Amino acid sequence: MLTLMHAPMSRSSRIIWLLEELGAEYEIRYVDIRRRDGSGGPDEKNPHPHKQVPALLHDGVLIWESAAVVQYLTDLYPDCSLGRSPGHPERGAYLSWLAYNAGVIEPAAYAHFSGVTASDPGFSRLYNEMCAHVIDVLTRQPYLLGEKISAVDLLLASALQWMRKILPESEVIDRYMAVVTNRPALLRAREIDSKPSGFHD
Ligand SMILES: N[C@@H](CCC(=O)N[C@@H](CS)C(=O)NCC(=O)O)C(=O)O
Repeated sequence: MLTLMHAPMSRSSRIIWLLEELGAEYEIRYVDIRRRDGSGGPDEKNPHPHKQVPALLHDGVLIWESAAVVQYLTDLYPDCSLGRSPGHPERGAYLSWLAYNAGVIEPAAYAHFSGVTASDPGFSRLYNEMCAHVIDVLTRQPYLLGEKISAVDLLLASALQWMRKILPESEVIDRYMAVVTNRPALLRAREIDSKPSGFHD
């Protein structure tokens, strides 16, 4: 059994999107989290070491960090088209973008959003290089890995849905967003995300 620790409108929302794409059977454990506006707080029901979301329990095994959760789930459903299994020609690119999203895109975007890039030349360079790279890739191909959508597109698109301004204005990005977010699984995920409590059935 898969159990997702989830707080509405947070980084666990994108895992609901992925679970819906996979057609997985899962339940949701709604947990409280500390919110940026000062509301909420750590929830004893949440086994995440920092009481964050997402965290996933699979038959008693805990997986946390979005990149790990996404890779774990797409490996668990090898027939789904959103992952790239070992041996797939895009496996290396898949793992690279999973790590790049967690280790570069999100920290650089957060630094930009919170004003750190204005005073930190290292972060400023990283942010500018990251934006140039993402836009360059999406100018040459429709998705991050090439011709077919993958779970790394879900990660990037969900961050952009949360805040479009994490990347510069760009028709390429706007077109990409329109395509990646036009999916029935995302509509289902949005509805589930907004449920206040209880299990998904
Ligand atoms: N790097 C983590 C970040 C997780 C994270 O920051 N989650 C936020 C919700 S969007 C959270 O749980 N915040 C509550 C807290 O930090 O206490 C991941 O991607 O899984």
